[in-house]
Amino acid sequence: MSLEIIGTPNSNFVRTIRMVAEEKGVVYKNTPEMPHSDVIKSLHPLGQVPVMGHDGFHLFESMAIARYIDNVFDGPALVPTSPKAAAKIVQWISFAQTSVDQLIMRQYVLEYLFNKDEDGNIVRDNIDKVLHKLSKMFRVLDEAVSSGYFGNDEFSMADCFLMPIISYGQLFPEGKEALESAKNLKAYFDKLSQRPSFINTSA
Ligand SMILES: N[C@@H](CCC(=O)N[C@@H](CS)C(=O)NCC(=O)O)C(=O)O
Repeated sequence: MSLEIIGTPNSNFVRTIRMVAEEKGVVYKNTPEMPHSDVIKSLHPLGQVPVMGHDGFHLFESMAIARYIDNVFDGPALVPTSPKAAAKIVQWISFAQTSVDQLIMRQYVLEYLFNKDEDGNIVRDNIDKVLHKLSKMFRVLDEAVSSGYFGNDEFSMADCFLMPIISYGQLFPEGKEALESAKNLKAYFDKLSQRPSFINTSA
């Protein structure tokens, strides 16, 4: 049974899925397709990554992929079995996949990486516009990891969603400063950065 994770390793969501596979101890192949490539467009209606292939079965949407890998393969369960505990983990995954990703990746990191004015400089106004929300989000996340992991007191799938986003956010000055001021989040990030699943998936 061969698992293929399709999508450029630079994508935070591709890294999430790779972290899930690594945590489960599943051997996988990462095929580094860019969003909107012909291959991706044939597998995802909006041309987004990641996409998963497993013995001819294809899936898109990182939560669906992560839960499939967790359920189908041996290895430590990444979502608890009790309905309430599981719902809490799914709550934080959904929060990371929507609100956290939207703000930190789409409105902040991608702005630094890809949106340049005609002189090739970042568009300072666009970054300044999100700084208030960015500080608030780092405070929210600081509280959410106060038990040691994301919304939990042990490692779970939710950490695979959050770590790649924080990792990107702290590469830029305001994100780095916000992380330094969020003591729980900084300790969390430093601790989880040591996990093989994180180290082995750096792009
Ligand atoms: N909801 C999707 C979002 C995936 C997503 O936003 N992927 C980005 C790369 S990190 C992408 O493909 N962007 C290109 C686009 O949206 O057109 C998921 O969770 O898998």
